[in-house]
Amino acid sequence: MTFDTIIRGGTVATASDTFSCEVGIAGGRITALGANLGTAAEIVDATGLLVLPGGIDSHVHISQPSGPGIVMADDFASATRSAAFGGNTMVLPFAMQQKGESLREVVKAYHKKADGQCYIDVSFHLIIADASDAVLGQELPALVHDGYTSFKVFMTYEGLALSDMEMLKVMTVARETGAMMMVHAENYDAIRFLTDRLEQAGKTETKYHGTSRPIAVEREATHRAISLAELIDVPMMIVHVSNGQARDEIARARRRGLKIYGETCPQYLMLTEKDMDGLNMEGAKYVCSPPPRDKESQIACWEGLQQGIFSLFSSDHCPFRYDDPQGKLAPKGKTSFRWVPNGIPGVETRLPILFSEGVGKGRISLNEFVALTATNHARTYGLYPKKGTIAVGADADIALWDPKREVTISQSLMHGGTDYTPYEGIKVTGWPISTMVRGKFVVRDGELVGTLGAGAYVPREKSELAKPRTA
Ligand code: DUC
Ligand code: ZN
Ligand code: ZN
Ligand code: ZN
Repeated sequence: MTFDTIIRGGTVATASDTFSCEVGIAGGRITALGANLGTAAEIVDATGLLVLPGGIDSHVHISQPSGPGIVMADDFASATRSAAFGGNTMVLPFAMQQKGESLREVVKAYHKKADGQCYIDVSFHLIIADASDAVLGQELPALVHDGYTSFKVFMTYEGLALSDMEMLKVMTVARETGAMMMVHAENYDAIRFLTDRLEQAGKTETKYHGTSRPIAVEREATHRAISLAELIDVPMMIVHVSNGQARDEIARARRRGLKIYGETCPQYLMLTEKDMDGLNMEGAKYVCSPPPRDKESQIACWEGLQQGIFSLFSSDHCPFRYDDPQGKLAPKGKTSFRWVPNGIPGVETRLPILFSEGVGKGRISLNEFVALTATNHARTYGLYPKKGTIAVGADADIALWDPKREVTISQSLMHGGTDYTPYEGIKVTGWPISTMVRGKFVVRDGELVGTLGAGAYVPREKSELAKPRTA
């Protein structure tokens, strides 16, 4: 057998096992795992390193329109470069529909932004803003058939929020097409009511962002989304869960036998509401939705990961620059938290944070880390076993980690388009030093060696996890 590359001397870990072996790669795929594989055009010495499946970040926002005068800090080139430095080999951004738009045209527009502009592989989730008969009856089923096998819906935000009636209709399409549905669960009316009341009381600083959407807002919507999904008997992923009460709604649904899944993100482990309490709108750097909560919620999110209630750990990378007229403070003369675009960067720091705080501190095992950051993403969204694992036949999407490297996270180390990291100053142990997509290095020993455009669009199968319980 001949190989293009052999990775030798490292410790390989998957979602289930950890073992010492060589990884033989040919034609962009893993073609052998074993001892003494022989010779190859290139031998990569991984002595002392971990050889892990490349991270899959199934929740990132790239080049999405975000309101008048606001521009996202990352395009596909900068986002996928940053992701690669963070140990990722694939990202799943959203192709976001706005009311009245044809979904097919939206997808074309996002391909135009992404094609030839990616360092690592990408695939798109859809965002359904317009639950019209034409969209749900024709466009959406056709796109699911074409490999866009997941979509997100929102229960809040002007122009995005779906009514319960619309949710039920969309859920019916998810069930019929076998698409995986993702839900942003927050109560729209409650947020509007609380935001108006805060503004009337002159409470407009960024710290009130959290007050305007407290835990009850998220818990109620999570409960309602689950109840609606139960009526239709459709599986569903509750994205970006921030606290124990929403987590418990998912746990209860699972005990009723429902296929309800959960995702959490670094901000809910590492930040709290207090971070939004900065001087002169400095707190805007941490404004995201759902908002970071408190210590108790952080612990609850860790437990959710440990107990498998959350199967995904994603970044929800949604980058805006801070010191920029098109960034976090863009809307001129509008100083209320209401106008701060929601979202924070994190595609480059997701993996080191979970590795250090999770594996390093004994909260999760190395295999759980792999599951939460790669394998489960591939399984949930129809990419497994081509992506998300180290196995013969899988794409050679691999990250080499130095488990001992100590790094203080700092914006100066980042490779994306934004101008700050919410995790500035956090010390981590363990860092991804090289990232390989389909057998080709994108980042090698901390240097960018990949070519722009080498990242490919990957159409997806339907997920096993999206199959309804009953036919
Ligand atoms: N939801 C997301 O998923 N990302 C950023 C903002 C939001 O509300
Ligand atoms: Zn969301
Ligand atoms: Zn998001
Ligand atoms: Zn660099």
